[in-house]
Amino acid sequence: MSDRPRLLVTRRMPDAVTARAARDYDAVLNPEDVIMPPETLLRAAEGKDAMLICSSEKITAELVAALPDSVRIISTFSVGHEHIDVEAVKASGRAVTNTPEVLNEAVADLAILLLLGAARRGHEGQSLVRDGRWNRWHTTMLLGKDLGGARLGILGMGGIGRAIARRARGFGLEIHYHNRRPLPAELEEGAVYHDSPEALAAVSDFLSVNCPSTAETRGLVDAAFIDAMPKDAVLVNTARGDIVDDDAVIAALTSGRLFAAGLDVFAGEPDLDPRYRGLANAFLLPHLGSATFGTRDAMGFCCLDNLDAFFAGKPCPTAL
Ligand code: 8YV
Repeated sequence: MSDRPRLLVTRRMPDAVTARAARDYDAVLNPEDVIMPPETLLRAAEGKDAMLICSSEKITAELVAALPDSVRIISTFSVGHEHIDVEAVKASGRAVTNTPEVLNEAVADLAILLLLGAARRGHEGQSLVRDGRWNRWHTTMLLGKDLGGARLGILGMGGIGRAIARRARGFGLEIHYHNRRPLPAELEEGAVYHDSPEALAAVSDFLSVNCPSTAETRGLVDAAFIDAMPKDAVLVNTARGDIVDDDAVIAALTSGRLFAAGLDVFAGEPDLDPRYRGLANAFLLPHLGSATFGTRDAMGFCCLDNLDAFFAGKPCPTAL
């Protein structure tokens, strides 16, 4: 019988994270890496002091009410926390933590990949080569959009948005943004504030979605938003799929109202709207934003840092 806290880890973690969890906790790891349905999760949580979960586990108010009393903290391996009813967890007297900041740079890198992939027709070019259809070069083959001198609108200028802005300035993009409130000048770094999403849409030749998924932001990028954008704009989403209205985005990509989209996240993923697959001007990735060796280790360590602090009776560094 160990005196280490008993920890349930619901998904397979990077090796270094697993090793640290197994060293410092009486850890039960999910070796199959399958998503646990609520009943399985509740059974696995029996007799545990803590849970380390991913965004694949939905922690509803109902599940919180059914959790064993022994579980005192839930730590999610994600910055996003829309899969958790945070208020219900806190109201039950439990702590809840996420992994902000550590993934900013990796997600910003991927947003630039999507922006370039969409603007320079990465998917069409790749298919031409792979399918053996590239038989000659000509001056008007797969022309894309220039970044230099264009305007990038960032919808949600938190840590990830600002990391994207820093990279985008290097491509000669002019940075515009919308947040609920303007940032202090030292964080704005010359970016132009717009006090509504629509005002941002109107100036965005390129638009990067970087806000959390909340009741206010779900469906924000809808037909009216896209109509407010300049013609031939490019949409990039590394945040959450449900912030965009799929019908509106697919219609705009089909008609050419949007030049292209670079999407890493989808409503209902991995079961995305199948119409996306048929769109040549959609550059699609399978939720790879934070998927680098270093970042995934850092996310796991951030979870464990929170658990360590909690069980040492200290404040959690990134409590929600
Ligand atoms: C993760 C993410 O891949 O951190 C987030 O919110 O969306 C991604 O970094 C995923 O959610 C893992 O739980």
